[in-house]
Amino acid sequence: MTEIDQSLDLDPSVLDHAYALDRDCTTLSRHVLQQLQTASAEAQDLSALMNRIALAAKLIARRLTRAGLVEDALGFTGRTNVQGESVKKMDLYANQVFISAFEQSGLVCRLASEEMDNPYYIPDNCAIGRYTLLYDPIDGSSNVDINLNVGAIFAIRRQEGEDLDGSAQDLLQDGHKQIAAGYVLFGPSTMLIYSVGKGVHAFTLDPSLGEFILSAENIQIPEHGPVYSVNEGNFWQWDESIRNYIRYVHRHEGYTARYSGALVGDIHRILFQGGVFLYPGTVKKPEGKLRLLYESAPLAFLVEQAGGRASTGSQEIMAVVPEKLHARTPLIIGSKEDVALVESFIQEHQRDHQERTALTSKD
Ligand code: FDP
Repeated sequence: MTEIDQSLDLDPSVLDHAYALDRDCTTLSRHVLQQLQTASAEAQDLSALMNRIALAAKLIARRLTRAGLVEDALGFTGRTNVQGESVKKMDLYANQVFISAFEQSGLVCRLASEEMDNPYYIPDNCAIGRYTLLYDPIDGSSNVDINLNVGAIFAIRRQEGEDLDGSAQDLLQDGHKQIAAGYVLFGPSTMLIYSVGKGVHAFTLDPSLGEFILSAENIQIPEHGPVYSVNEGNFWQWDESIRNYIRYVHRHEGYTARYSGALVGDIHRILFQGGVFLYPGTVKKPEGKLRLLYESAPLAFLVEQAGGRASTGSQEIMAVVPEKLHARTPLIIGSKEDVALVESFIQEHQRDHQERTALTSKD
């Protein structure tokens, strides 16, 4: 114990713990290599890829923490993206940060993001870097202007084939093609949660070190949790099955509603405490709002690795093959029991519908 510790009269066990944390601090790149337990080229690549994602996260976090003080950080650009949504200045900044972080990495041949109509190619990298980074640079961007948490979501896939015409057809495959996925949560602290298919691990950015340090390993999502997370303002637009599920949770003890407006924040809560997040289809948007390749599939990969599930209501998210780059899917994701409960309402409704159709066709 140091003199300062003695003068502060600190409990030695607390100090032991604090020093132990300092001594054992595991960085992200080291952790990826430990996870893969091989010196293979792919393990080295994934470690370097995660490092680049961490760099992008630090740059975005830095801008977000000063967003109210610097020019051109808040508000809209006046443009709409390929999905017809208004683009915020922070969306564009973060999109560009990922491009810059990977441009000189030699690792990634293509980046595909929800902010770009088509994938962005880095021809100099394509001879050696056969990976594609798929990402949502700012998830929950409506929260930016009011200083609430936002996120970034990412997935890494191997490039399959030459993609000579630049159509990126090989990206139109199911979620099992992802070799790594995760998200960054920009909250009171910045956290990076990732999986390379060997469990789910959380890192917290220590701003004084400028490093992401391991803060939780092998996260397991509870089988059931109290939270249901959904925008209930869409109630009138939902299918009756989803309305029935919501009526059920309203009438039973033990449920609590949480919805932050940023998918990453809501998923983060559920990952640690259990429950279910839903963004079902609506009358206006039968496929829902969330993009398969940049949002639903990466989060499904992560949540499955933590022992949870992700479904469209009738199909596992990981099995969905998109028809186009920016395809959307309904999403029901979280604790196994809670996802199954939502699905049971959808299945019951489908059975009723089939029975009614059979009866009317007999008449
Ligand atoms: P946003 O459009 O603000 O980027 O990714 C889409 C997303 O946010 C999610 O993060 C969030 O959960 C959802 O949309 C919010 O949409 P609603 O306002 O329709 O609830």
